[in-house]
Amino acid sequence: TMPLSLLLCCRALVYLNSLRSCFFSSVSALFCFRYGPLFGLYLGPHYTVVINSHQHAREVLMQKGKDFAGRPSMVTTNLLTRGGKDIAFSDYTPLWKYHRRLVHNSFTLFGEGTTRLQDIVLSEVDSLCVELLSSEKQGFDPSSAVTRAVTNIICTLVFSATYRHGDAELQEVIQYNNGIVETIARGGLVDIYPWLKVFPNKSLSKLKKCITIRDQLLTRKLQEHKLSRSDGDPCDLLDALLKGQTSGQGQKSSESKDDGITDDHVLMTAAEAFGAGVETTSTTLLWILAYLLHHPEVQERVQKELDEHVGSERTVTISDRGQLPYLNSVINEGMRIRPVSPVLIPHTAMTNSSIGGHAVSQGTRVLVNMWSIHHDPHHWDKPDLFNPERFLDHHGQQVTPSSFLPFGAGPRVCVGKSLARLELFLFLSSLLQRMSFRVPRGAPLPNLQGRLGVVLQPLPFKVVVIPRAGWEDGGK
Ligand code: HEM
Ligand code: PLO
Repeated sequence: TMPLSLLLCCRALVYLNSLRSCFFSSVSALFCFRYGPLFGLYLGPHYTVVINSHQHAREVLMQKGKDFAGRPSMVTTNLLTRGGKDIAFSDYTPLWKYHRRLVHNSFTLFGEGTTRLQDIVLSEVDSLCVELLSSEKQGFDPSSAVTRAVTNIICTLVFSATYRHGDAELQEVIQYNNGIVETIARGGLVDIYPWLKVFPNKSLSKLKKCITIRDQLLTRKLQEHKLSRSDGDPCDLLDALLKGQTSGQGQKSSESKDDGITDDHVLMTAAEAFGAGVETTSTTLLWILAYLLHHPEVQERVQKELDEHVGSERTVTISDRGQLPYLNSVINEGMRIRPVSPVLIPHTAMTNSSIGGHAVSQGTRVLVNMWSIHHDPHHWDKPDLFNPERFLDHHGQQVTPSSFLPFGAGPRVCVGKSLARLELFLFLSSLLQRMSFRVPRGAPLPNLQGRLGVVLQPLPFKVVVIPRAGWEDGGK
């Protein structure tokens, strides 16, 4: 009989394929090798191993993290990143390590503990609450308000600038991002057979158009920023990168002919911070909202916890995080049941290595199927049920199950992890402290199936916002 994991993996692949014609399984099903829960298949000419258990995921990402820290070169991501001058899609090289450290350090500059970052987030959270509380009483789609709030946080961190409601440039950013999410690295045929790029291809031309718009916009912003730069301490990510360009090129090794962090790298980093920082966080928030509409009892319990530990007299701050285990569990359960990055970003083997005792040769692509790990019935009771209590023990204390890795792990772990966690906490706690969400009269509950681009997004849905006691005037 077929082992369960195989079934699960097939299910995940079917799910991933269900809405768009991604060629993932159809091209490859011809040659499929099974090693227990491991899965080997050919995506066109590329031998690819699919990981479906958390043990193997830990082996690949952590124990042997360095062996598997490479990234494949793909047509679409090469266009997006000017041949890997970013962090996420760049292969594992000394320059990449230096670049990643620069970005990471500048994030810790606004670090979790510092009040600066919290103030930036809280100020956007406040405006979002005011906007939602004064919104259409018949129901509205919350996604643009959420996206703007999250975009403004990143914009402050990267450029020290924010957008006002209805700003045309913001609209442009949202549009090109949507276009890129739909067309990038979706397992489409050009990324499997690169020579196909010489033929006309609708999706590829759309991608190119979006990238051009992005580059114009960001180049302009970068120039403005360079003109207004002072010599003091770096005040945003761009400052930090421009400083890193000139000061000690830590990793500029003698054997490599690369010229360190170029202007292209700076531009690609800004673009990626925008892309990664906005799409992931806003998508996660929207998924959680969608599930709260399906489970009003969960929403009420979060609000009860907030009333007990915070009340309505003051705003929530990050120091409340330890006192709100149920809210934290709701966030975790949202990221479990609908991981925004269901197969992470493809990894490649840097050297000959092994997974679960099976030899894996250099260059092999490795997909970590977080969807099937987060829905594995051996580790999750009724995996399709939204049940935040799985992240709590008998005493109501938080637990982190081993089959839960929404940010990946190891050398390629998400660089924005602590920023993302801070944002998710402050957004959700402040929103639910001040308002309740309902489905508009006569409207359907949100569709939970989702739409798969490079991230797994919910389909558009509508909400009605009801102010909670003390916040009727919008909290102004
Ligand atoms: C990588 C998840 C927010 C920047 C990743 C990966 C995942 C992930 C699964 C890939 C790990 C791998 O390939 O093994 C998430 C989730 C987020 C989130 C669930 C929010 C809920 C953010 C934010 C930023 C960010 C806010 C930046 C501002 C990045 C970057 C990478 C990455 C640059 C590439 C890291 C590398 O390849 O070395 N993230 N992320 N992410 N994330 Fe996030
Ligand atoms: C989102 C659209 C942007 O225009 C470009 C971009 C850059 C980084 C990508 C991001 C997109 C999608 C989500 C990704 C992120 C890097 C890490 C993150 C893939 C394509 C995740 C969830 O893995």
